[in-house]
Amino acid sequence: MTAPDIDHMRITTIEKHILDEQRHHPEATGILTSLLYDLALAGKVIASKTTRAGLAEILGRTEDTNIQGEVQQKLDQFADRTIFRMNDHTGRLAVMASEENEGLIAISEHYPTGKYVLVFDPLDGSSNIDFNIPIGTIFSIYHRLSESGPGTLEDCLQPGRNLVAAGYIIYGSSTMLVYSTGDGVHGFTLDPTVGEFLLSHPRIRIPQEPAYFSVNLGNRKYWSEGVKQYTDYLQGIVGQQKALSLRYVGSLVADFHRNLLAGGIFYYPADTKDPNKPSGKLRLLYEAGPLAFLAEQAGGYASDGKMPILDILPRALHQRTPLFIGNRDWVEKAEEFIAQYG
Ligand code: AFP
Repeated sequence: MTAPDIDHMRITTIEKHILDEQRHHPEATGILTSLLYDLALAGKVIASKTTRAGLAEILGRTEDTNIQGEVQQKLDQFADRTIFRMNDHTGRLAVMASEENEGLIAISEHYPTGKYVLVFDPLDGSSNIDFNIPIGTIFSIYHRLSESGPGTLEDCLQPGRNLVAAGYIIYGSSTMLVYSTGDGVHGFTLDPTVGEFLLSHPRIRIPQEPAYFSVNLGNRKYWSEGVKQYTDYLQGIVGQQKALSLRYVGSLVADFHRNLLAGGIFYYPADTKDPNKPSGKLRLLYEAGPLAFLAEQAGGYASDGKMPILDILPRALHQRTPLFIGNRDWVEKAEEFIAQYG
């Protein structure tokens, strides 16, 4: 057998990996497998656009403003439509919700509904598009709670503990898909020459020692005393430990991905900057929940400063939450500082 043949046998495509995982669950029907595969396909389509964004007329802002009051960019809408169109007719979903849409995204009455619920942020970090900085798609999959027919708001407003699967696709120096179905976190890198996601990071664990902390330090004056003290602690100003390096991209998927692989803490705390956003900027359902699921699966932890993100019961689709996520010990330290100093 020649060397190239041996290499070929070692390659695990995302399809093979998802199917192998399914085999560990004899009761599985294959519907989740197909849903994950459709998301991987959507990721490839979005990646093909994002990598050409600088060239295409698609780059630039539209007139529209999304539900969060942010200017939507054309790539946001493209990503949103791509995920919707790949999933609306398959009979796998009861309902969808997206960060770009105010209400539920219903499945057309022309198509059957299924047992899963898909919640997604089609293009997180989109204000970075113009600057060639990594952006990402984040997705969450739940079982529906309602029995049958069109999915309901309650189907979407589930705590992260109920997640069946979650993941993200990062469009950076390469495109990667990272996901978990509750049995570890696995990362795949898109090989553009063959158009396949290949297993590159099996069973990711957050390294024991954090290398970085990631926060928008420009907001310091709007933080509570506890968050200020915690930041001083990470910088080695308070306490005995060595200072961590600061890395902040301002694109959550990119900041989370780096800290997942290198060890670190990302936080976007509550602040007083905008009275309309007393809980900070990030959304519980679309951003914090799925990444908290991945963090715990990789041996880390995510908190809102007081309790686990995964235990928060969402009350609204676009609810925001403070987020501290990364190495467990260091996130728990944030909870301690906030409990002590507020
Ligand atoms: P955009 O999608 O508007 O670029 O926001 C990105 C984001 O939701 C998240 O990806 C970042 O971590 C965070 O906002 C950055 O916010 P600041 O610019 O306030 O630091």
